[in-house]
Amino acid sequence: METQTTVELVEKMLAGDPRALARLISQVERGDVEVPEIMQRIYPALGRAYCVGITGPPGAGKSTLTDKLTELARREGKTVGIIAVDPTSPFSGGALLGDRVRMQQHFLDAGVFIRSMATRGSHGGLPQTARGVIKLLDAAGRDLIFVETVGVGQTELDIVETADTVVVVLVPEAGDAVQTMKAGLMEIADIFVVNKADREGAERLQRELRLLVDMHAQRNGWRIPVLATEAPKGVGVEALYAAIAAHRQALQESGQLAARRRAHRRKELLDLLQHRLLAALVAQLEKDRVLLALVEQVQEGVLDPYSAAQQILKDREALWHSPNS
Ligand SMILES: Nc1nc2c(ncn2[C@@H]2O[C@H](COP(=O)(O)OP(=O)(O)O)[C@@H](O)[C@H]2O)c(=O)[nH]1
Ligand SMILES: [Mg+2]
Repeated sequence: METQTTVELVEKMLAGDPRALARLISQVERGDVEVPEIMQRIYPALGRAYCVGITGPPGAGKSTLTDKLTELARREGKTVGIIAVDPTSPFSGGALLGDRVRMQQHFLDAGVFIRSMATRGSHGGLPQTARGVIKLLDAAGRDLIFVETVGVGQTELDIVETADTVVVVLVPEAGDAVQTMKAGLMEIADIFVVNKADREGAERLQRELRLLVDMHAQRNGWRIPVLATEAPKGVGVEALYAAIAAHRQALQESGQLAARRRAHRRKELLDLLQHRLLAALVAQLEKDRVLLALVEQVQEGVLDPYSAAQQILKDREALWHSPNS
């Protein structure tokens, strides 16, 4: 493979070359040293794409729904980027293979770019890597970006929170889980989808979710819709597509879209700083004999970690006196 400078790669990617895009995504996933330069160079091209997070338990039908939504977007002439983040089944997992097969109809369509992302090799943490890939797709001119994540762990929440609109997909079997996750679901969902509406218990789950939505105060005038779908047949998918568009419009009209994106950018900076500071500190710990001795004393149980941390941060008083310590 010929070697290309970062500048050349980014220029090709901005001009719409999918191979350059794929290579830059790999660089971001590996956490290559070029990543800061890549991010600097694409920065002026960001903010055009609309990002939709699709989250829910494994097997809920997220990929099937994404596939159908993509079909609708393509019919409108919109270009699509899809990121499937699946920390539970990196590379070898059946889920990713399944996604491939299901999405196959789009593989020949240059208007659809699909990437499965694994946790492996994401140096800056998965959320930060996902953010980087979303930005690349945005800079590459994708109109709509779907980010599919599994489950409701903190990592997945961090990823899905970077989206403009968050769709939570549930299935009748998840009825009990809804009870235990209520608060968390309400916090992230902009749209609820009860998929597998052909199964027993779908209506009950829909009723429960409606009740849940009604019990909570409206967020900036947006009433969370509770939709029913049968993804493989495409039943209800147009309504979902319309709900996403309606949410987007509501966000834009209320000024919330700008507010959300401001919050996301702040969070990204703080995450970046946290990661960098910790990495710098750990690197220093490994080189400095005095600091290393402190770590060993903590390991042996002869020095308490608070005293050790205080000494390690001695030259960084400001850090130590953070409000959380
Ligand atoms: N009966 C039924 N099966 C569905 C429905 N939606 C998806 N499935 C099936 O459920 C399985 C998992 O779907 P998938 O989209 O891979 O779920 P994901 O893990 O959330 O991405 C597949 O075999 C789908 O064909 C639905 O509405 N009804
Ligand atoms: Mg999937």
